[in-house]
Amino acid sequence: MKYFILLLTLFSLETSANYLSHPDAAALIEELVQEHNFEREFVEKVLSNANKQQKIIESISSPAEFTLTWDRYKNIFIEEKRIANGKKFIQDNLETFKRVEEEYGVPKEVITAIIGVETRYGKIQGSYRVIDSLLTLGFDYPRRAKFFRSELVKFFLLTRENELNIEEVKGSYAGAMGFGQFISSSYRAYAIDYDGDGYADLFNSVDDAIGSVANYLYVHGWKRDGEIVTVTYPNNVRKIFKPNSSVSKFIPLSFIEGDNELFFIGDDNFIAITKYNISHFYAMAVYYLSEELKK
Ligand SMILES: [Ca+2]
Repeated sequence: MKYFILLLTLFSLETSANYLSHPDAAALIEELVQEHNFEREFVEKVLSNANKQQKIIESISSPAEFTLTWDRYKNIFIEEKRIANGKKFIQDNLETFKRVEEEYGVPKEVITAIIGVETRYGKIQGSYRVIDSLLTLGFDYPRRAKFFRSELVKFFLLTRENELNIEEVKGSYAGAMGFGQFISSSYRAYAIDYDGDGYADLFNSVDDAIGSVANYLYVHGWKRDGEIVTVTYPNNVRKIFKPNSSVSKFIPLSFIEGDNELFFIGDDNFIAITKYNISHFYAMAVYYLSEELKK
């Protein structure tokens, strides 16, 4: 009988397990308490209220950038509604864009395209609790655990610095937040206050979001008046990419679009966009959308 009760107890622990009972919890608590001066009770409470979300593991295992064809990927982002709303976003924020283009040299259409691809101009900022995302991926997704555990520590720091409620902040399945979907380390490093209230708020301030995306691209090598891509032909690609070519930093790209194969050279500013998201499909979608927004 006693044995039976013990089994029942183990079973109920297993099904209601929170992250305080995870084998990796102790080391994280020590790190946050010893190195970053968090209250032990606070960290324990946060972990005990967080749970593994299987949906997060499933989503990160099949990102659209790597499972869809270019045609399908492009159709998600380059469509009428997103283009129309992007044009409106630009009109609504012309003064801010004027300032940001002067200061950072990043065109309004590119910043708008990134915010449009990421969150439909701030409308869909993510519905996962970031603490659940980062614990799920940092503790239970071995392939990227090191990266996400590091983001988890930075999320604790970010929420303390910005006086955000760590248990309420929402974001994508990968813990990306706000209009431009910044992860914690990027938020801390590149988010700027652009509406002058002394605080970088990427969740609510459109000005801060616009300035922060521009700052991110600027820091990652954006060149004022530079090219994103150059359209080319297969023969030119070969000519340009001969061995020992001095332009080897440029990325040769080919996309199957409908029945055609298109060839591009990704220039400095294409590379800057890939620092935002490493996927070439992503950078290409941002480029296409930005071109539509100019029309
Ligand atoms: Ca602000």
